[in-house]
Amino acid sequence: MLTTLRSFTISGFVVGALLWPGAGPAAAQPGTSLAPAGWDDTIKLREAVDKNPDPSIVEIDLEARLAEVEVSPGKVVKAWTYDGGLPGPLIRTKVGDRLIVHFTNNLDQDTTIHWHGVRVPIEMDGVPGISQPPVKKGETFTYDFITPDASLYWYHPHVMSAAQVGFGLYGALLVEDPGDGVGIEDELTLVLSDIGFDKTGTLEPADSGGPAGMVFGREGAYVLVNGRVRPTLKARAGAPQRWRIVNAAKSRFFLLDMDGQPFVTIGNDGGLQEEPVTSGTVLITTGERLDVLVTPTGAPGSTLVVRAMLYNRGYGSVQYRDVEEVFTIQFTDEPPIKNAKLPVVRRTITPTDPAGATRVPVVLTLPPAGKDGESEFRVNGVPYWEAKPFLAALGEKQIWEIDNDSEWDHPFHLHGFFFMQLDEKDQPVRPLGWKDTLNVPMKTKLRFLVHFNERPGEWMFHCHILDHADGGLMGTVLVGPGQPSTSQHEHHPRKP
Ligand SMILES: [Cu+2]
Repeated sequence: MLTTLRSFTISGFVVGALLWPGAGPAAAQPGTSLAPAGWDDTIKLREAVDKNPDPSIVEIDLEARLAEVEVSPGKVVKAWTYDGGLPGPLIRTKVGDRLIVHFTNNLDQDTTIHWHGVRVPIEMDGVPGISQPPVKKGETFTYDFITPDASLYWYHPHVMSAAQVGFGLYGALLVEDPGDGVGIEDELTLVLSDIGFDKTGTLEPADSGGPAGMVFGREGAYVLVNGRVRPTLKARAGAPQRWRIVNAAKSRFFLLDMDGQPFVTIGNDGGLQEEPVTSGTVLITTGERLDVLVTPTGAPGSTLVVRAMLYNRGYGSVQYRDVEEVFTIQFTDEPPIKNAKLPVVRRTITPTDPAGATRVPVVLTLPPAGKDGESEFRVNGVPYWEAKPFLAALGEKQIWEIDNDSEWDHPFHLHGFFFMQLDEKDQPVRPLGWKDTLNVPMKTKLRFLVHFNERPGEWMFHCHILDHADGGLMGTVLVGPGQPSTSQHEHHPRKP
């Protein structure tokens, strides 16, 4: 029996949200591909090669090096890459698997790998001078940890992050739960980003635009999906797809629109959320992930463009700017699937009890530029290079009250721990879900509850507009017993 939970109309499309299992059309049975052959050939990510026969261990080699990458026909950029491609290879594990990455740095400068969102031991967090020494040119480092939670994550350097991420160093890590019950066979991991380069393929300098570039957060002119400019995927109209999306751009936000057709969000940073949310657009700020179900619909043979709409994250993000075409869906000539049934994906989440939590004020400011024209973002009155660590006892719960008193949005990222957003009455924001990156809009206060219940160490927090991070908007929280590092500042200097 099919159970209709709700239906809605957006731009003339009526979609029923129904439960598996059902006596619905054969076309909508879980686990059945409805996509045309080769539907994602021109867009899908290359994948890392697991060289370990143990089914619960994924062991790969990964190399950072320069490479020429063609992002669209005739457009070649001399990028910084993992394994010669842009983005880096998709790493796929199952929840609970051990991941071993033999990393080699063949760049001309130090680097590391940070595993964004994964609850790794501090030694694996990839922050130079805090969790590990920087990996110097020609050196290797082995990352080795369990992937304990199903979700989409991503990896990138934590050395001169704005430069190195902006130049192309990022990739997706998909930790799958075979029993998640979503049952949409046609799934795509989408790494959204951008890159800037000139006619000779030379990368735009990391300091382009000077202090104003830092304050805005530099965006590359070429918007990329899985390393390509405006790629096309083939689809049968009306067939459900699951998109796992990460925003790996160093500054650009993506407010995605599909001609008003609905997105059903079933999860975000920390896996599935309590219940689905349907919307006409979805916003993915830097560092965030989304897990969405879509049923792109149109006439056979027609196309549907997924666009990034204008979103105001600060001056310059909506002025003199146009909507961007991100990628195109090309419908085949097959007859559309009518009224495809999407699963209603639920997850039981027990919220952390805020009782006894310590309140931690976090005020983000951007004072007027100094006489030298330089600007710096500050956390509680100081930029990162003058900051002392926040402190938390092992087992302590804290409510971080992020007061963004600047005129710029800041996607606030905490390493190593998921948190839960609270409303102004300290109640968890519904639907419940786990976050590691929360966009705090300009002139807005948001709060979240975090339980520092494990893995003592010094963990970073920072704005994931990486120019803002390098411009001062970073800090650390020292969890549990231990001493703050003394060498961290030399690795995140005022002027790299
Ligand atoms: Cu910021």
